[in-house]
Amino acid sequence: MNIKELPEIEYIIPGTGACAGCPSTIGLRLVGKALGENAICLLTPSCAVASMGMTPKTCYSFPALNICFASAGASGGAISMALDPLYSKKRLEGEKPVVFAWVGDGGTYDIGFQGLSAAAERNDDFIFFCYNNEAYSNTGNQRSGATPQYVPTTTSPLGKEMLQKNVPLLMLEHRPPYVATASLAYPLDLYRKVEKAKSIKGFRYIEIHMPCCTSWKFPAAETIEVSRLAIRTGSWLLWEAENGKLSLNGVTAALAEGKRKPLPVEEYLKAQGRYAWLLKSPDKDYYIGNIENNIRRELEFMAGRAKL
Ligand SMILES: Cc1ncc(C[n+]2csc(CCOP(=O)(O)OP(=O)(O)O)c2C)c(N)n1
Ligand SMILES: [Mg+2]
Repeated sequence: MNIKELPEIEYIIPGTGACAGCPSTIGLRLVGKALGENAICLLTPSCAVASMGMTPKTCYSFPALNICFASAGASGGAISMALDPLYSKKRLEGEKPVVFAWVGDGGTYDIGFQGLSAAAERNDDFIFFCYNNEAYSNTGNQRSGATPQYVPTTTSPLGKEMLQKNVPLLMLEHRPPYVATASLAYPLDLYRKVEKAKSIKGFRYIEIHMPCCTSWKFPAAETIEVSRLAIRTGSWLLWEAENGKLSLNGVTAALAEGKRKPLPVEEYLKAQGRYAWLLKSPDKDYYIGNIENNIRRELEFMAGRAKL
């Protein structure tokens, strides 16, 4: 499939409240094309809610419910379950809509993790999307469990000490039927993964890497370029797992098989103002060495998991 062959219909219409270059609206636009019009969207407090604008001029043209921060896991399962008898008893005609949650990394990795974990364990029938911009962006860039090491935020002003969690892997170990990671720089891979998830019943988790020009400090026109650098340096890995069987995809698979060398991570760091302090530091080589070691470790670890 060619990108020009994606459905022309738009579910994110112009006039959003998002920042220019916002990755969440780019991602939701692609996801909408793959899910089609028979879908119900749940949103937790985040940039995705702020981007929607104010009633009656909202820019998402599917039913979108704003729910509280911790509740995406519980609400997704509950709405889906409540729809089941309406269709089986023919109170509603046609096909049951796809229920999906569109949740930031704060709402996924931290505040909503308990509900998410429970929904995955119960195998509730909906798709949980985490759009991971590696911070609480909507409230002015606080650190989350997804913020990478050394990134300064308003709550980690000297650079975060800890590594980020690997939540997609944690979701995989809940043993749901489908888990995938995706990138805005590889839209056809994302589109295919959403189509695949749509065709499966039960709990599905897709996490999309979302370089945020506002929090990460790069020009708004470079969202896709920074997304691509994340993949080519191995800073973000593309993989999917159907019924527990994991495979690495695209560039990530080529890096793991040694068919392609990762770009130096400095290329990725240089593109973002949030790492400016590190690149100017006298300890720059130490920091970059640590980042590269972690990239190697993650890649080897996920390649090993793929062999199971
Ligand atoms: C229980 C609760 N705590 C805090 C907030 C304030 N709040 C609104 S949006 C937001 C940030 C959300 O971060 P994330 O989920 O990563 O989405 P992003 O803003 O990055 O898109 C916070 C902390 C809230 N609405 N509810
Ligand atoms: Mg976020």
